Amino acid sequence: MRFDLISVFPEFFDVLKLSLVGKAREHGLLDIHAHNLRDWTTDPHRTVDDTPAGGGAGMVMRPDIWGKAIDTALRAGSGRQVLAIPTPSGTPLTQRACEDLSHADQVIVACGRYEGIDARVAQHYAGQAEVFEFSLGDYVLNGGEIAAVALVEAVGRLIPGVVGNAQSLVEESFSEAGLLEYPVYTRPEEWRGLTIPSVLTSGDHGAARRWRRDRALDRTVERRPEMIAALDAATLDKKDRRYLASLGYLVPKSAPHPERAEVRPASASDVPALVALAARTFPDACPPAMSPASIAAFINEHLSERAFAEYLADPHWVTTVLISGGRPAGYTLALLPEGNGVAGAEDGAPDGVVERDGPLVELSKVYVDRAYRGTGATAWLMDATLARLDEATSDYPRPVVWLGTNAGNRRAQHAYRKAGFEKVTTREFLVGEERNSDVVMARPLRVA
Ligand code: 6GU
Repeated sequence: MRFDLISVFPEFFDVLKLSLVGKAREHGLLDIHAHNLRDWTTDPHRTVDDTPAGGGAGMVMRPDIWGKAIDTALRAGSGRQVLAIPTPSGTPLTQRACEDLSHADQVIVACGRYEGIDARVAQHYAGQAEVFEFSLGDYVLNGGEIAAVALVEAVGRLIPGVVGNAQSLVEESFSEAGLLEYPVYTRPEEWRGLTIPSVLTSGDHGAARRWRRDRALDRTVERRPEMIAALDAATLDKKDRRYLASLGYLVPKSAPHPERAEVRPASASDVPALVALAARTFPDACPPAMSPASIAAFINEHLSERAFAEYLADPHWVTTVLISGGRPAGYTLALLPEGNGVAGAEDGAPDGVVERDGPLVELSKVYVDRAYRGTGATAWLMDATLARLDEATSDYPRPVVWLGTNAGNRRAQHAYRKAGFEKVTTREFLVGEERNSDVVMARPLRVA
């Protein structure tokens, strides 16, 4: 692969004699030529710039000088030729772009100084080469030379043989995984009071792999959240998804990417979407034999726009919503009693069956949209709801929360058991006109 680097400071490129790039040149893997732009001037002052058309500060590099220099470089190469122009107004230089450039036969880098190169240069060469105006990031350098060195190193190391261990190319940041790299450690095991995380020295390779994966996720969420939003969901296993949920991202079924999610108190503006969510999710909790008319009657009575408006207006109701990708994906409704009384007496509250020294709170509804089941959403919503109820009953030593769920709904009972609920009794529950057998479950709000 041939690089032609053109600049008024060709000495900048002496660094490319060092290290792996220098070795690759010695081995004939990279053919790098530095040129002085002034060699194409003809005047005694070797002038390469002039004042900007239209006025303004600084100087602009002349297209005629650049034209002669670039023509010479193009004649020296062949095949797929790329003219790369470093400029803070270019497209960001990414690993993808570097991988693409590593398949070119020649890259000419035209390094501007001052206010840049006359725009007609990029325009003209677009007809006879691939023109790539690129930037290293959102800051301004005095010229393109540092960017040219960065490009040669980033592209050059992708040429087979330049980097000894091909595996290290696979594992590093911005490769397949789309995540930042995990932190790395080496001996000594203790340095200035800091130790190597013990999982890395335990010999448990599976655990070490998982730890590294979680740290890569942590870092990416913290430093580059836009990379999380762009992650390919197909590359995420169940544990990745669980861990991402703990960091505030959910991956619903068949979604292409993780979504930013949050759990918060519901507000009036959530009501229309909550009503739609409630109507979608309530039937899933009903036994298969339940008539549509009974389901509709229940929804109309307890999950309508009017009903949600009442829940929100009544301080005894604690209404919590899980928002994912900007839309409600789950909600809970809980009822606080007066003082340390009993909530949901008419719903079959298990007072007397459970031991308590504080309010008996009813967790009336816990619903998560189908696409979000098994994503960690339910546990998150449940934990956040219980935390709110704990807070609301903090004046009492031993408040208890209870709920009723259809006896046939194993999935729900399993989820509640995982959240610390235990079966305490049963009740009859009316949906529309139909009687249902419910399991009643309860748990202390505060677990020591
Ligand atoms: Cl490619 N050139 C200049 N002059 N400044 C930059 C840059 C390039 N990338 C970031 N800042």
